[in-house]
Amino acid sequence: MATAPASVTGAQDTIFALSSGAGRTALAVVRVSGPAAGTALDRISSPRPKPRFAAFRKLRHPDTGEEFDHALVLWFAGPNTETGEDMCELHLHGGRAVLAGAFAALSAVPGCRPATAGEFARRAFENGKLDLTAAEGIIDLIDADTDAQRRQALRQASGALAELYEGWRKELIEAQALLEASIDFSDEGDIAETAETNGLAIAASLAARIGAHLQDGRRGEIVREGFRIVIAGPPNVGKSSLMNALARRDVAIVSDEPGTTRDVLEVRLDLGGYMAVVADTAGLREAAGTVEQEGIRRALSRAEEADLVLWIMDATAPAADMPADLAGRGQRVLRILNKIDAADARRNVSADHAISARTGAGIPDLVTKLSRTVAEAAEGSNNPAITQLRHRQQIEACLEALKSVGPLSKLPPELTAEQLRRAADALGRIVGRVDPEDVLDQVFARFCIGK
Ligand SMILES: Nc1nc2c(ncn2[C@@H]2O[C@H](COP(=O)(O)OP(=O)(O)OP(=O)(O)O)[C@@H](O)[C@H]2O)c(=O)[nH]1
Ligand SMILES: [Mg+2]
Repeated sequence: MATAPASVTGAQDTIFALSSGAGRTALAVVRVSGPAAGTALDRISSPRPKPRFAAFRKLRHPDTGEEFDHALVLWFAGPNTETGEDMCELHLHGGRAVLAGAFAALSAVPGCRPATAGEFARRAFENGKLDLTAAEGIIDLIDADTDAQRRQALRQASGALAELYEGWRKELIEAQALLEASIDFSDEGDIAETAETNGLAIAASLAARIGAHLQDGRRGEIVREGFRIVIAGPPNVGKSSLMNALARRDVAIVSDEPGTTRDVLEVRLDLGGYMAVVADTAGLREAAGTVEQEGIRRALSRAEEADLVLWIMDATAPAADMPADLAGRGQRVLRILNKIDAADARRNVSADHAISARTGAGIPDLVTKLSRTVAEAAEGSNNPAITQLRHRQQIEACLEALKSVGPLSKLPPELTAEQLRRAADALGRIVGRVDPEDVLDQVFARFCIGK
């Protein structure tokens, strides 16, 4: 990619790493990338197989000649490889001594050294094989726990986001060119005016599309990071008991002493193929010690950020009022009456749902309802969604620049062109075409070694 910087880790080095799982495994894949990849393969096994064909070879230390494995090897000639460099792969038996032998053999080849985390992917980026969003998609794919996360990550890794943002960026560059033409032809009134009008029309149409893209209810971020559910309510109503029932294990301490839970406790759940992060919080009440007060502060701040609050009520105790800011959240609060198994349960309280965290009554229905809510929040149109804050911030910056150039703003064409350039640069930062140095280290540090 033209704007990408030279590698900070030395692109002339040939790097190698274990790319499959660590530990004792049936097979282990070691990948090698860089100018000496072919020599390395020749030095430890020969003859070199045809490119992209697997061959069975005896593998030897290049200096001592000692065999360390009998294995499949593959040779990939650059630049049509994942990193854009020459590459080879060793599909070894996955024992620790075999791997130690392979690493010793590769280290003995001049120019070869172990790779750092994300170094293969970074070379792919620098050789224009990946844009930043695709790299991020690959990390998310490796991290994916649910079907929805996998689908979204795979789509991003295949370039769906880059295509969308690059498409918009091209339109912005075209609009900017029209504005610049209107400056160049300012002596010829008609031509200048038409160019300016056309440029502004592109900007206005983009502003509408980008605005709609931002108003997606965080759908992509919900899939990627999880739908945030917070269990809140007065002390002792059974919040921790519900958390344990949803998690199907004893994650939280349950006791009949009010004020048991102090800190926020989280579990990750797969709800119908979508990730949800459920948080149990401290019971909300007025009189409490310093530690409990801090717990209550954390509970309220979590509830504030939540996609859904489960407000728990105790069917054996007098009703407690929901804090005003929670009550004002409308749809995003589910009122749940707990302890309906108890002999003295009040059943006439208005609630969205009635359960017993103790017997499990009503829990399957609640889970179904939650799964449906998460699915509604995560599903949307077929357009790719914003998947992370880094992208959202740049898209917001892009829209802000675009909003300043509307026909009503009456900016001189020079300033309009400048704002269009800023809008295009914001999109360029997402895919890594503009100022990639700022984010490269952060993005590639999230990769594991061997990727
Ligand atoms: N009968 C009955 N008791 C329940 C039920 N759920 C919880 N309890 C009891 O209520 C008490 C409080 O339960 P917890 O889950 O600790 O309540 P909590 O809301 O987390 O309490 P704090 O952390 O103190 O705010 C315990 O004695 C539980 O056994 C239920 O469905 N039925
Ligand atoms: Mg609790």
